[in-house]
Amino acid sequence: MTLQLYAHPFSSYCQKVLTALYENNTPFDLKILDQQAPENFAELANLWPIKKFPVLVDGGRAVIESSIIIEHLALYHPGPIGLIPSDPKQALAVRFMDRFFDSYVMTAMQKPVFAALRSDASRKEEAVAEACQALDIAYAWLEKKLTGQTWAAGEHFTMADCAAAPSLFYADWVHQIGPDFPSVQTYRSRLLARPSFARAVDEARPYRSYFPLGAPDRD
Ligand SMILES: N[C@@H](CCC(=O)N[C@@H](CS)C(=O)NCC(=O)O)C(=O)O
Repeated sequence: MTLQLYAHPFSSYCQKVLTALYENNTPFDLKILDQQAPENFAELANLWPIKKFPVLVDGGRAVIESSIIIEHLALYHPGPIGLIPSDPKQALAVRFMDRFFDSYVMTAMQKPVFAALRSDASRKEEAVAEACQALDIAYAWLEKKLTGQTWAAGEHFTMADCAAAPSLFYADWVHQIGPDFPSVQTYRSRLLARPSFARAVDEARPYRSYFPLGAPDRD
């Protein structure tokens, strides 16, 4: 039975899972969460009353949370790219970096985005300032971590890079990665050149006007 993914191409957490699916050419049907397909929102609410996405359906079973979806794919639909290392110690390092990107880059980046979506001008200013401060701390930590290594958890592309790609992609739009962080800049460019993530970015291009802080004319 074909996998179904409830997702939107412009959503950062959906891009994280799309990157994992594209890495291994895993076939799936996209159930797009767009106004043109309201029935998909109703199905999502049935599957997951919290209504956050992406949600994967595999043989009638809902798999929820982007990291759990990628872990599920690695367990039940493995491909040539092992996104979770088989060595438990290496896997732990990957899971830590995955948590780092979700908790300290994605979350910081989303705060001003949500404030702007609510058209809350005063909260937006405050949230942008908070995001800049939090992202600079995250960029500085990452700069040291990444020096001398290719991917987030070493020399292999993993789930941590699936998480890093959309979080750094959009974080840079909210608060540009400055010249003090050359390894982070290079890593973001490397992620953008990775065919799986490049495809996710290309598929999201038609929706750039959705970015509530205004998408920059690059990438
Ligand atoms: N922890 C969740 C976060 C998912 C999430 O926040 N998704 C956003 C889209 S990027 C969403 O569902 N937004 C709609 C909403 O909050 O109602 C995951 O890793 O999947």
